[in-house]
Order: sequence, then structure tokens, then C-alpha cells
Amino acid sequence: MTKSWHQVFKGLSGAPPEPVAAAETGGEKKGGWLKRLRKGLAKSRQTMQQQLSAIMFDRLDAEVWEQLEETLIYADCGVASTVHVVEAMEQAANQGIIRDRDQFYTHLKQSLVDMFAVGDYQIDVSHQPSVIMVVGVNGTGKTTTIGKIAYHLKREGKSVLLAAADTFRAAAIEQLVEWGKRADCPVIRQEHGSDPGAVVFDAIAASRSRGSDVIIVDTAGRLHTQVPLMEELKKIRRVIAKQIPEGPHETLLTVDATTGQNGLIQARLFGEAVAVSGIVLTKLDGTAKGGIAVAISHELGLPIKLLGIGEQMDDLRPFDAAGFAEALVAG
Ligand SMILES: Nc1nc2c(ncn2[C@@H]2O[C@H](COP(=O)(O)OP(=O)(O)O)[C@@H](O)[C@H]2O)c(=O)[nH]1
Ligand SMILES: [Mg+2]
Repeated sequence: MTKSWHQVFKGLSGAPPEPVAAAETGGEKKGGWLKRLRKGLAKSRQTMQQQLSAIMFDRLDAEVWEQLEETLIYADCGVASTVHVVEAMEQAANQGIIRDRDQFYTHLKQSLVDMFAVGDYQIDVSHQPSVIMVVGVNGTGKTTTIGKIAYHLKREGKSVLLAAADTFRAAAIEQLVEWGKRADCPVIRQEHGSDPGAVVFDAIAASRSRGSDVIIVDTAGRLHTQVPLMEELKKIRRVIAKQIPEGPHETLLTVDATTGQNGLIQARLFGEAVAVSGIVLTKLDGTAKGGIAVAISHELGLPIKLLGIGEQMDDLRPFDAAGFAEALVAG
């Protein structure tokens, strides 16, 4: 069983919506989403299987653990996470829990699932209004993700308002307006170059007069190494907190899975500047090295809440640790 959107959003009152016809979203035409996730991770999985195929499962010795270590590092799991998984596997082997190939793979998947058990996977929309801020480097999928989340929130009966606080690029505002049309929700915007804090201020005022349930704030993402961006994000947070004391209730960081360890570095920088509550890992439909999900979750202690597997409305899915481990490792 994979998680549904209804389970992911915290604070819904109504019943789950009827399933959408595939034609409406364009998302299901290429097969079920798990199938597409498996397809996106095919390269990672095949490489992993190839590297592990040399293992003699009847002789689980130091060589085996070295091979597993190399395989996980190559899959982008990161050093710290890899060490953790290998140690867990070795321990299980010493206790006689792993004795053959099947047990090896079952345990490897379980060890990966354990690595994902950090924080709360839900997205909190229980406040009135709830504020979700979306941050991340340009091109990682912030605006696209916002459109998709808005669409799903609306299906769950929430009224949504979008704030175009990426004022740095004119095209970014237009793109959000476009997604607003698709998801059928208002977009609060100002001129290109205007103060993002002022846009957010306006958006909160507009949400009050309209009685919106959720405000989703799009932000700029020019090079993370430039201090002004982080200052800008902090300022947006302050503007929100001044109006809505507990806000923002969620700060989601988009990470492009195809950028590998670089994505981890970015995530760390954003995490230091603003209190990130969860990760949206995008572009897993590409030739991603899926192990990056393990590294981000474990090394940053941040839950992965959503996965992006394409550009269509329905190409964003609640993260499911078991399904992900299965798609990454198979066995
Ligand atoms: N293949 C694929 N493309 C994506 C995904 N998410 C976003 N994109 C594309 O990546 C590009 C950048 O996305 P955008 O939302 O503009 O990123 P932003 O700069 O962070 O707002 C766009 O062309 C999106 O259509 C995904 O999960 N898979
Ligand atoms: Mg954008």
C-alpha cells in the first residue's frame, strides 16, 4: 500500500476525493506511478544489482561488506549513511539473520527503510490559514511542485492561494500564474523586482479577506552561495511570523535528484538558513541516482515528504519508504 494524499495532508476534515480519471492529469498514461518510479530508478537499480551480483552469499565476509559499501557509495547514498547501512547488515549477518541472497536483499531494503524514518512525513494544513513556504535552488522544481500541491489540496477540499515571492525573475511570476490557472487558485503577485516580503504580506491579507485555507509561497532560488538569498528567505519568514505567529507551518525544500551529492550540499545550506520541515525530491523520472534520498534523509535528519516523477499535474507523489527501497534495490 502506498500513501495517499489524504494521509499526507494533516488537518483534513472531509472524506478522500474520488480517484481522478487518468486523462484529467495526463499522469497515469505511462503506467502506474510505482512503475514509473521504478523506471526512473532503473539505472540505479541495475547498477546496484550488477555490483552486488558478484557477492558470494554463502560466505558473508569482509569482502562482501566492502563490495556493498562501494555499491551504496556509487548509488549516491553518501558516506555516513553507507557506513550505517553496512554496519546494520554486518550485525544482522553475525547474528545469523542473513544467510542467503533473499535474506540479504530483504535486510538491505529494511535497512534503507530504517534510514528514512526521520521526522514527520505529513504536511500540516491544520491551521487557518496554514502557510507552506517552498524553497530551493533555481530549476529544482519549486514552482512546478507548488502547482501540483495546490491541485491536490484543492481536491481534498481546501481553498488555496499562491504567493509569487520569486520576484527576481519575471518568468517565474508568469509560471506561477500559469500553474494557478491549472490548479484553479488565485495568485497574489506584484511587479518583477518588487520586495518578496511585500508580496507575502499582501498574500496573507488577501487570504484573510477570501478566507483561504492554505497559502503556498514560491521563493527565489538564485545561487545558494549568495548570502542575500538566504537573508531574503529569512525576511519572508519574519513577515509570515509577524502576521501568523506559528507560521510558516511547513518549509519544503525541493532537491533535484539528478544533482547527486551537490543536492545534499544545497540542502544543508538551506537547512542552516531556514528551518526546513521536509524535502521534495524531484526529477526521479530522469536518470537519477536514487541513493541521494537515503543520504538526504539520514544525514540531514529531514523527512522526504514528496517525490517528483515528471512535469504533469499528477507527477508528484507522497513518499513511501518501502516502495522507494523496493524500486531502488529490487533483488
Ligand atoms: N522530469 C521532471 N521535470 C521536472 C520535475 N519537477 C520539475 N521539473 C521541471 O524542471 C524545470 C524547473 O522547474 P521549476 O518548477 O521551474 O523550478 P524552480 O526554478 O525551482 O521553480 C521545469 O522545466 C519543470 O517542468 C520532475 O519531477 N521531473
Ligand atoms: Mg520557480
